[in-house]
Amino acid sequence: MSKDYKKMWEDLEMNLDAHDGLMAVLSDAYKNIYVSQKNRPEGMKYFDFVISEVHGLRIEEIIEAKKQGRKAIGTFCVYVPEELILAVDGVCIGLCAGAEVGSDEAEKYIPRNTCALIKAFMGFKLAGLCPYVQTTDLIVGETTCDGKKKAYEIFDEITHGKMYVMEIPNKKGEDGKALWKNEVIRFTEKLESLSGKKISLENLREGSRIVNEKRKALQRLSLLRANDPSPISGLDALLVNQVSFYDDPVRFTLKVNELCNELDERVKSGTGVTEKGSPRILISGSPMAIPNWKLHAIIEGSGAVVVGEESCVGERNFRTLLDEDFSSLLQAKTKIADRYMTINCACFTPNEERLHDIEDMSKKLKADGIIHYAIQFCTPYMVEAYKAKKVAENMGLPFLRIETDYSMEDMGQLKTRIDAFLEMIGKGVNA
Ligand code: BJ8
Repeated sequence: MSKDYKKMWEDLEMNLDAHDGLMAVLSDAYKNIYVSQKNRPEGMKYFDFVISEVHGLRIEEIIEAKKQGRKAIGTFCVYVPEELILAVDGVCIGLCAGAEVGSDEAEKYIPRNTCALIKAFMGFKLAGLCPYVQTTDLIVGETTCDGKKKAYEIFDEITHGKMYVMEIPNKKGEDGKALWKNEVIRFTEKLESLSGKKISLENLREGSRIVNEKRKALQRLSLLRANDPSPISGLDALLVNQVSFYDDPVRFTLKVNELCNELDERVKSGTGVTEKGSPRILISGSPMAIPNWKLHAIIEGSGAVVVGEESCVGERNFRTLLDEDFSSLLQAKTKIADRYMTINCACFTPNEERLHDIEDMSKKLKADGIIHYAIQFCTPYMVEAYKAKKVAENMGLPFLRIETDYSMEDMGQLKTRIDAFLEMIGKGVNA
């Protein structure tokens, strides 16, 4: 880190000793997994810097924004409309966590067999290790999976009443859509009362433009990965997607576009991160929050390249743009509600659209195989893997189903399974 942030962390009531330990582990993991990669684009330096300052400079920026009267809003799901938060000049921060931290503390509140993502966001807070939660003025949850919606009740207690929960329907029929539109309107009112700022058409247009630009930059990055050889590793692309939930959106968009300019040049000169013809893997399933790099690290460590993520930390987050052509606030809110309803989370039933997305992405990114990733105990994705497998079978693509948590204990076993899978793809990797 560029400077000593002890005083800032103390003021945020964090556990300094435990935090030092966590930062040391994170920094080692980052060096081993990221910095050791060969032939990385220069543009990744910015993202390396962001990670090195993930609990430092970015937190300082948020605290500064708060001093200027802006509100910090934490979220756990890509269903929470970021443009509305920007329209009240708020700072939007993703709070999902991807490391096994504070599990013992978390298990005092929730069952041991809860998905690692839920356990981690509870654990980070309970162990005094998340400066983001500490800076938030409001934390927005949603009624997606059962684990999350019940955990939010407890999280509300732990965070002394910071939670606000949006109701997300289980089905996308007319009733579900009407319910969701009302929730978007209710959320607007909540943001207005919290910030003391009325959302104007002008502010909403600006917020929508900023978020759409971010989505376009991420779409551009995604498409570049369709090239063979891919000009960027799956690990680096995953990191960019993870950072999209933390960083200032305007600066982030600029940096992603700079990175993509460099990747365009790489494509022209045929420069890639692997040999042309290396196995190309699409990952599909549960989201991978920072610093959950385990699966990508194993796959790419075995000589294949991850070319896309059909995931909320990935394509589901940016696949659809918001139609910015609105002339009244009500019309804007309706379009926002409609746009978010296009996210195909396994929490919905039926969820055929996600299956089309998997097919589309496999074709567009020229995948040679699909690895379905579900966090252990994430029932919606674990169950939906059955249908995802059928998509792969119909396309004649090899399919591997993986369920794992954040621990490193099964690394060896996963590597064996993934090596065998890559061998099956038939390109002789690690054969
Ligand atoms: S729209 S995927 S971000 S809910 S991994 S906590 S589903 S048991 S995170 Fe998600 Fe929104 Fe859906 Fe996307 Fe539950 Fe599964 Fe855990 Fe999950």
